[in-house]
Amino acid sequence: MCSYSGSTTPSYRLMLLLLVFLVASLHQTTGEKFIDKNGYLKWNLGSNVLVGAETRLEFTFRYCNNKGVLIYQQGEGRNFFALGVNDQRLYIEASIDGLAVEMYVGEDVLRNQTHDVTITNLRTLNANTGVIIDGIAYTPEVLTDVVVDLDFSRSILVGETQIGGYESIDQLRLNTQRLKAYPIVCIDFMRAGQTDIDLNNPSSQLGVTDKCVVCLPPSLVTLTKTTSYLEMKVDNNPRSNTIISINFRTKATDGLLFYFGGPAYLALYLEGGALVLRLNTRGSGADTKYKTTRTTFNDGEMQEVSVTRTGNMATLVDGAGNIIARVTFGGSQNSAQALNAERLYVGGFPDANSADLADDIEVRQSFRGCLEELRFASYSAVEEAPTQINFENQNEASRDVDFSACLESASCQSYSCTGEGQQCSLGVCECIRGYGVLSQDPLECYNIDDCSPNPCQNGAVCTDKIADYNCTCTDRYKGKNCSVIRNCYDFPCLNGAECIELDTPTPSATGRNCSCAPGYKGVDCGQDCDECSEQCNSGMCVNSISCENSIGDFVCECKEGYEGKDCSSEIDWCKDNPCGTGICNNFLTGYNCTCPDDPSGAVPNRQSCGPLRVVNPIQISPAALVAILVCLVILLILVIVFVAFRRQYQQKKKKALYGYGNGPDFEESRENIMKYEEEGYGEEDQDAYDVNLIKSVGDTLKQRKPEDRSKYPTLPLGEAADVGDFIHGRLGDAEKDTNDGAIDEMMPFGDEGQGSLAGSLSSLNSSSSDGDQNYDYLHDWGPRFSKLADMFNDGESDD
Ligand SMILES: *[C@@H]1O[C@H](CO)[C@@H](O)[C@H](O)[C@H]1NC(C)=O
Ligand SMILES: *[C@@H]1O[C@H](CO)[C@@H](O)[C@H](O)[C@H]1NC(C)=O
Ligand SMILES: *[C@@H]1O[C@H](CO)[C@@H](O)[C@H](O)[C@H]1NC(C)=O
Ligand SMILES: *[C@@H]1O[C@H](CO)[C@@H](O)[C@H](O)[C@H]1NC(C)=O
Ligand SMILES: *[C@@H]1O[C@H](CO)[C@@H](O)[C@H](O)[C@H]1NC(C)=O
Ligand SMILES: [Ca+2]
Ligand SMILES: [Ca+2]
Repeated sequence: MCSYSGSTTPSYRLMLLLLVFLVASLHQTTGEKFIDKNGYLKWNLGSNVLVGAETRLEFTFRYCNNKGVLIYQQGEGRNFFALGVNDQRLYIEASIDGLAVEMYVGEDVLRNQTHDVTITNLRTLNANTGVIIDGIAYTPEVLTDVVVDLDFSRSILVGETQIGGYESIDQLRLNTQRLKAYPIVCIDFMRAGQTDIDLNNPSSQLGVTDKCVVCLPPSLVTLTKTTSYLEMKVDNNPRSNTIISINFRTKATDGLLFYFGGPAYLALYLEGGALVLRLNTRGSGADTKYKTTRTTFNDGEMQEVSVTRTGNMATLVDGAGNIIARVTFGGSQNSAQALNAERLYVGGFPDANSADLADDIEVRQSFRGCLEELRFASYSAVEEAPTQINFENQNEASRDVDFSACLESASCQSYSCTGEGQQCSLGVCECIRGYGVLSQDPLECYNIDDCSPNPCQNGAVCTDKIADYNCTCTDRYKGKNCSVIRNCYDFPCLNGAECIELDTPTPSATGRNCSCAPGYKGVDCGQDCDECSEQCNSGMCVNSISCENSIGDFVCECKEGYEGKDCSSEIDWCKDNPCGTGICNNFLTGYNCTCPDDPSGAVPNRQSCGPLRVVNPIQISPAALVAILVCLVILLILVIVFVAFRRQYQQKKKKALYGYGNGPDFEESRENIMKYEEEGYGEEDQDAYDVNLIKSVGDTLKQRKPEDRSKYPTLPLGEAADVGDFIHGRLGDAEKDTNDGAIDEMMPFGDEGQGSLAGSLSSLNSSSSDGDQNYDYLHDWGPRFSKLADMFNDGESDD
C-alpha cells in the first residue's frame, strides 16, 4: 500500500479514491442491517448463501456488546461453521467431518467501531488462512491443530444460515462458550466469493432494522435503599407474548427484579440467591412458580437473564439463551393467554404491603444493587425482539435510585455499614478484606490476626496490620518475611559508605553496591582516592599550586583566580556586583567596571561607577581600616613630636658646634654631607647630627665606590667597629688632646656630658633604647612606610 502511494500520480490517486467511494456506496445499497440483541437473519436449509466463502469472505460490521455470533451455518450431522467476536477479537469455531477447529483470526476488533474484514483461504482453517482487518494483516492463532476441508458447496454444510444472531440457542452446536451470546450488530455488507449476500431477503428475521444506530451506552440504575423502586413506561395492553430481559449485580440474597401485571402477573425475584419465576395469567387462584437450583445469582457478578412468556408458558434464559427455568400456568394451553398488565415495576414496589399484590409474591423487598440493560417486548401475532428501555427517561415514577453509574457502595443507604472493618457493596454490609465476621445481624467484623501463624522468620517481630503484617527483621535479615540474608550485613561497605542492598537469592559481595563517602573508592570503598592525580567523588585537584593527598581527604592550594576545595571554580569577582550601576567584566584575577566615565574599564577592580575609588581586591573591613587610620595618625603625631624635639635640639647643638667651628668652610662641608643625605634618604636632614648620621656616613662611605670615598673625610672607623666604642675612643682622645683646634665633626660628642649645653648624650641613649624595638612591621603598611622602617631599623641594627 505504502509503496503504491509513493509511485502513483495525484490524478491516479484521486481515481482510486473515487473508486473506493463508489465501492463503499455500492455496499450501502446492498443493505445496511442493524440486528438488535435477540435478533437474527436466517436462511433456510439449502440456501447456500456462503458458497464461495471458503476462498474469500468479506464483510463490514460494527458491534456493541462483549461477544456473539456474526455468521453461523449448520451442516449435516455435527458439522457447523461459526464466526463471531469474543474479547475484541474475531473468532472461528467449526466442526467438519468430526474434526473441531477453534482459532482466533484477528486482533483489535474494537466495539462500536466499523471494521472491514477480508478472510481468504478459509477452506483449510489453519495458519494459512489469511485475515485482513482494516488494512492490517493478521496471522491466525490456531487453538486446535487439525486439517479440515471447509467447503460451503459440499452437502455437509448446507444447513440453515444465521447472521447477526440466532433464533434459538438450541439451533447452535457450538463447542465452547466463546460465541454463545446475542450480539448487537450492524452489518454493512457481506460477500461470499464474488457474490454479495442479499441481506434484504432472508428466509426469516427478528429484531432487524435497516438503519444502523451507534452503540448506546448501557442504561443503568443503582437502587440505593430498601424503599427503592421504578415504574416503567411500557406497552401494557393485553398481549399474548411478553419478553423482559435485564442484567443485574447484587450481593443481597433477596429482592424483586420485576413485576409485570396487575392481578395477573409475570414476576421474577431473588430469593436466597436463587431466581424465582412466577406466572399467573388469570389474575386469580394459585400461580405457577419455578425456583432455580442455582443459588449464586447474588455473587456480585453481572447476571444476564431474559424471560419470554408465550401464552401460559414462561421461560427464563441466561444471556446466551440457555433455559434455566420454565413455568406453565394452569396446565392447559388456552385459559387466558393475554396478560392484563397494569404496570411494570422494576426493583421494588411503591407499597410492598399493598393489597393489590398477590399473596404468592413472597419477596417484596427492594432489589439492592445495580440494574442494567432492561429490554422489553410485548406482542400478540408478529414476533418482536425486545428493545432497550432507558431507566432514566422511560419511567413513570421512581424512588431512591441513581442513574449516574453502578454505585456499589451507595446501595446500603438503609443500613449502617459503619462498624469497624465494614463496607457497603451491592446492597449488603460486608467485612472488608482482612476482617473476619465476628457476628452476623448485626454484622460485626474483627481484624484477622495476620501474625498467626507467624510468617516472620529468623527471630523477627511480627506486627499485625489489615490484611497484612509487618516483620521487623533482626540486623542480618531482610524481605517481607525476614527470610533473606542482607548482603550489606555480611559484606559491609567501608569508610562510612552507604550500602545499597541488591536483590540476590544468596548473600554475596556482588549482592550489594557501595556508594562511597567522598574521598574513597573501590568496590567496598576501602581505598583512598588520590585527588591529586585522579578524578574522585570528592573532586580532583586542578588549577593548583600544590596538592597534598591524605586518607579520605586532600589539600589543594589554588592558583590565583581559583577557589574551592579542589580549585575547580574560577573566582567570580563580579558575583556581588561591585560595579554598582556599571557593567562588571570578570577576569581570572580580577575585574574591571565599564562605567560612563570609563567605558573601556581602564581602572581595574574599581568599586561602583560613582566617584573613582579603587578597592584592594584583598578586602579590608571598615573596622580594620579605621584602626589603621588611627594608628597612622598616632604615628604621624609621634613623628611630628620627634621632629620638633630634634629641631629644638639641633638648634642648641648648632650653636655649640659653630662655637667650635672653623667658619664658613666647615659649614659648607657639613652642608655637603647634608645635601648628600637629602639625595640618598630624602627629607630627613636632621639625622645628619645624630648617631645615625655618624653611622650612616660610615655606611655610605663603605657602600661607595673606592674612588668616591676619597672625596669624603675618612674616618678611622674599622669595618666591624662598634659605634659606642668608637665614640668612647674619640671621647678619650678628646680629653687627652690638649690641642684646642682639633676639628673633627665627632668632637662635639666628645664635649658632651653633664653640664654641657647639649645635656646628656640623649640622642645616643634614645637611639639605643629605640633600638630594642623592631620596626619591620612598618614594611607591611606599604612602600610609603618602608622608608620609615628602614630609618628606624638602621639605627638599631648597628647598635
Ligand atoms: C459509540 O460511538 C459513538 C460515536 O462514534 C458515540 O457517540 C457513542 O457514545 C459510542 N457508544 C458507546 C457505547 O461507547
Ligand atoms: C512470607 O510468608 C508467607 C506465609 O508463610 C508466604 O505466603 C509468602 O509467600 C512469604 N513471602 C515471601 C516474600 O517470602
Ligand atoms: C514495618 O516495619 C518496618 C521495620 O520495623 C518499619 O520501618 C515500617 O515503618 C513498618 N511499616 C508499617 C506500615 O508499619
Ligand atoms: C550497582 O553497581 C553496578 C556497577 O557499579 C551498576 O551497574 C548497577 O547499576 C548498580 N546497581 C544499583 C541497583 O545501584
Ligand atoms: C575591561 O573589560 C572589557 C571587557 O572584557 C575589556 O574589553 C577591556 O579591555 C577591559 N579593560 C582593561 C583596561 O583591561
Ligand atoms: Ca490483620
Ligand atoms: Ca584522598
